[in-house]
Amino acid sequence: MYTQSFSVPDGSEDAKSVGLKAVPKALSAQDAALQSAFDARIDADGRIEPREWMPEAYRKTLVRQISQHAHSEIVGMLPEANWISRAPSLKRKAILIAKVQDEAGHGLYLYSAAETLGTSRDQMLDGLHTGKAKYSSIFNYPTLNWADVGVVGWLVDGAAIMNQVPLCRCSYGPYARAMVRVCKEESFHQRQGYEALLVMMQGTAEQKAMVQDAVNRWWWKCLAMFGPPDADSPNSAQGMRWGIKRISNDDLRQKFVDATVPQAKVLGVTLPDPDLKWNEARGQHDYGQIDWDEFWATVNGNGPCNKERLGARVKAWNDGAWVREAALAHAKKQQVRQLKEAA
Ligand code: BYC
Repeated sequence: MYTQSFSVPDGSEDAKSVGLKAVPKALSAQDAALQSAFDARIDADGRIEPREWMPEAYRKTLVRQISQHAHSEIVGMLPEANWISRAPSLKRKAILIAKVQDEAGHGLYLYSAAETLGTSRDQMLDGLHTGKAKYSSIFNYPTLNWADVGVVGWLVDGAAIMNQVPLCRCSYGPYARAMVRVCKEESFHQRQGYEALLVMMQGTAEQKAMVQDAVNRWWWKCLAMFGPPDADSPNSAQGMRWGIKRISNDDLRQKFVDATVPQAKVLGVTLPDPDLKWNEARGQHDYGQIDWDEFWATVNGNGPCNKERLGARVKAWNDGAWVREAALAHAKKQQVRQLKEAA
C-alpha cells in the first residue's frame, strides 16, 4: 500500500495533539521564549531559516510537505519521459527532454530544502520506496498519446503553478526560495504544453479529437490535484496559520477553473463539465462535483499506474547503486589525498 503519510520522529508525543499552535505541554522558560519569538515572526510575516528555533510540529509539517513535493517532481518525470522517444519532431523532443530534466532539478532543490530541516535524503527516498510517503495523485494516470503530453503541460503544470506561486511566500526560507525558480520553469512548461495543443488544434479532425479526448481524461484529475475540500483538509488550518500555505485548496481550485475557462475557449476545446458556468453573483465559475472516492483510491495506492510508477522509481534507485558507490569512493580518495597534502 502506498498510503501512509511520511512520518518523521519528532521526539515529542505532544506534537501529535497540537492545536493551532504547536506548543508542547510543559515548556521550559527558555522554550516558551523561543516559541513566542517564533510566533511573533510568523505573525509579522517573517521568514524562518534553517538554524533558527522552530516548533517540532512545524518542522515535521514542512518535511512532510516538501518531501512529498520533491517525490511528486521526480515521479512526475515518468509519464512525460514515456514520450521522449516518440515525440513527433526533433523540436518537440528537445523541448520535452529539457522539461523532464527541469523536473529532476525541481526534485533536487526540494530534497535539498527538506534536508535543511534535519532529515536525510536517504530517509526521504526510503519513505517513497517503501510506500510510506505520498506524492501527487495526478502522476498515477497514464499518458496515452501525444496530445496527453500537451495537456499535461497546459493543465497539470498550470495547476502546479497555481498551487506553487503562493509557496514562494512560504514562511520557511529555503522552501520559498526554491519555489521562485521552480515557478519560473513551470510557467515555461505550461506555455510549451499550450502551444503544442494550439498547433494540434490547427491540424486534422483526428488531431483535434485527440486533444479533446485528452482534455476529457485529465480535467477532473487536475481539479482533484489541489487536495480535498477545505472542510475535509486536516492540515490546512495549521499550514495557513504557520504561513506555509497561503491560499486554501478550494480557493486555488476556483482560481484555476476561472483562469482555464478562457484558455480552453481560445484553444477550441470543451471542458467536460455540464455544470461549468459563469456565476454573475459570485464573479466566479460554478463547477460540478469532483469524484473524491476516485481521488482517495488513487492516493491510497489503487490508481491505474501507482504500482508502475513506484516500481520505476525503485528500479532507478537500485540501478543507480553503483553510481552512488563510485561517487562515495571517489570522494573518500580525494579526502585522503587532501589530508596527505595538508600534513
Ligand atoms: N495527491 O490536509 P491536506 C507538480 C494529501 S508537483 C496526493 O489538504 P496539505 C509537477 C495530503 O498530503 C505536484 N495526496 O494536506 C511535477 C494529506 O496527506 P498527509 C505536487 C494529496 O498538505 C512534475 C491529505 O491528502 N505539488 O505539480 O495541507 C511535473 C490531506 O490533504 C493530494 C505539491 O506537492 C494530492 N493531489 O495540502 C509537473 C505542492 N492532495 O500528508 C508538475 C506542495 C492532498 O497528511 N504541497 N493530499 O498524509 C501542497 O501545496 C500541499 O501539500 C497540498 C495538500 C495542497 C498538496
